[in-house]
Amino acid sequence: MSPDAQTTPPVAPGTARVLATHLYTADPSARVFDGTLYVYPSHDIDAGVPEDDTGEHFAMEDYHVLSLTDPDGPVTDHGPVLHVRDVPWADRQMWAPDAARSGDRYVLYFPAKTAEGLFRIGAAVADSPVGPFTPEPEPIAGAYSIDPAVLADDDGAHYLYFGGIWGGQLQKYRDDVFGEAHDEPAPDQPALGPRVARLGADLTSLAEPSREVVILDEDGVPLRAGDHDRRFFEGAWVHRHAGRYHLSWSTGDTHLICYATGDSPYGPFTYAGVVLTPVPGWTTQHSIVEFGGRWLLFFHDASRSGGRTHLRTVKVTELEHDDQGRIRTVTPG
Ligand code: FUB
Repeated sequence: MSPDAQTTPPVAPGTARVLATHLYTADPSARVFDGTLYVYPSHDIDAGVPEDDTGEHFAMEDYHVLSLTDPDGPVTDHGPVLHVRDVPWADRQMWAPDAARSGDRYVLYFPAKTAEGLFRIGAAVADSPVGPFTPEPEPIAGAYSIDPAVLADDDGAHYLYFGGIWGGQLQKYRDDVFGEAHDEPAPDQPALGPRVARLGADLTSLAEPSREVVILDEDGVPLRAGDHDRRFFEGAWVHRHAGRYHLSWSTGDTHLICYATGDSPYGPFTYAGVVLTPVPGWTTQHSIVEFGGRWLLFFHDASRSGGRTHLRTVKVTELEHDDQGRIRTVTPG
């Protein structure tokens, strides 16, 4: 498909800009490469799959890449850039992706289910940020569940975060091994955290086993599994601001994007507040990026489809950090 440029109303203070209206998009991971902003979203479709608690109705099949040279300017659609039929190990459900770069090599990270119904995380490589991406023959060894997100740290190291509970299957793992009998911790036990591992120089393999990221409350105690207003559910994202690492995530069934701060990409992180209040639709997802001197929050909602939760639309709005480095809560307009 040839690039398709579309202009929608710009970002204005206190409002959000819809990025594209010619397709449904969700789970936006925004990245800046060589002065251009690229958005790697899920491409929502109505595949006619009945809704269930594991999210089978999120039956996405491919990815598009959107690009902008100005947050208020035209949006170009470069997709489709990867289809599930071209991924040897994947069967269905191309969920929230992300991308990273090393030199002239760009890697798209994506979760998908195998024919056996297990979510794994794959990598696909291109010589351009807009693909087309060639998938690796196998999923990334040691990575599983959903929602990959990459931190490109200031020292050149890259870290892969991943995981999501319930339909994302993270609660089924112990020591990196899937077990059908495993489940979430009891409400008074520490909540499950996302996983993190440093990536190898090829960016398509883990350089070490993943470890769990711990999120602490204000007393230095790990958040509890029953603390649904704050505990990690899915959609981890890490950005750096004023020398600190900010981890943000979705709380799932309480529909918030929260964040915590720390001094290492591995954590621990201390809970700091709400980034985004609930949006129309069950899921909420996001990314945070600095572009052209502005901090931007990308997110999605289901308002354009009248609340159909698997037909979402990516939006962008301004994000502010105060002089203490705290994020001001965004309430979508
Ligand atoms: O888009 C499918 C899934 O819904 C994503 O992987 C989650 O983060 C949630 O947005």
